[in-house]
Amino acid sequence: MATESGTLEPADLAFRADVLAGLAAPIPAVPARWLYDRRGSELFEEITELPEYYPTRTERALLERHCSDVARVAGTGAAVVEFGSGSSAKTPLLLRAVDPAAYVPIDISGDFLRDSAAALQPSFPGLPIFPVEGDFMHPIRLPDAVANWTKLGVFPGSTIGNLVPRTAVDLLRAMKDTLGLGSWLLIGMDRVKDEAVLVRAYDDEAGVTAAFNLNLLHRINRELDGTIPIDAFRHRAIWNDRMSRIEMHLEAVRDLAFTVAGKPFRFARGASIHTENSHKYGLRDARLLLRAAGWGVVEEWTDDAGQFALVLAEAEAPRFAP
Ligand code: AVJ
Repeated sequence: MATESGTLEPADLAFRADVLAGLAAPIPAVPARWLYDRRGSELFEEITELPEYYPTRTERALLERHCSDVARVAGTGAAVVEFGSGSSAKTPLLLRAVDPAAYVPIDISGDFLRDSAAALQPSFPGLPIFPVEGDFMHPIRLPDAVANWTKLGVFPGSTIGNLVPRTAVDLLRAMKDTLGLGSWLLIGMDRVKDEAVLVRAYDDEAGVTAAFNLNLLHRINRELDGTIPIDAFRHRAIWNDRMSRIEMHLEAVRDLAFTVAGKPFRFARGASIHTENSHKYGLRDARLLLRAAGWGVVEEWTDDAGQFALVLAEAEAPRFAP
């Protein structure tokens, strides 16, 4: 949003730069993180309650069933470090089971972070909470107060799926650097499954995911002075088998022209803007991804239909190997 002096905040400059570069790219694409403004985050919350969107409820059920197993394997009394503390309705479940020495939520949004920490505290009156504001794509220095505890990192929601494997490995390695040797990571990963089930989860009957995707165009028009005719784009969810991911696109339904921040753009009918990836990992894919970043899988829990996996991994010491 513009300030009174007419200059843009750093985040808005980044949004503008990403949108202008992304729309002009040979394969037009806008980084998925720009989908999550206030309205986008509300719509995502709605998505998690859709009958077709299985990941959230499946992960919650897995956590309910297996949080005591997590405590059995990783032990109790660790410092729980949550990456992207989100609106995490799942956190209390886990905290209750692993009886942590401290809770360290990490999030890029400081306000959001302090709000969710404050909301959690009454349920855990004696628990020391140390919110850390930061970008966990890079190693983060944890508060000195938790230096001597075993760390249990938590990364729920299959958020890892947003990243292409190369970036996902960078992130997992940064998490290992943040948490240190001897730490644990509990991560939610969505599985490869029947294409029809996947596509339905990202192209629901009620059109909530479509609204979520199209909200990006509203945001561009509002915040970047855009003239995009929104009704000329339609939501598409595609399974890319070779890349093992669902892709969300906004596809032009006719030839059209518009401007964003004064810059002109043209889209031919059928051309599209790639807006989000959601990678899916088979059993061995998940193990390999984690190993590539120095995490050894110790336990995996899945639902009966094998739709979603909760994976517990341990930071591996570097060692000589043939
Ligand atoms: C928030 C990345 C886990 O990939 O399933 C859901 C985002 N986008 N429906 C996912 C999303 C459209 C979601 N993640």
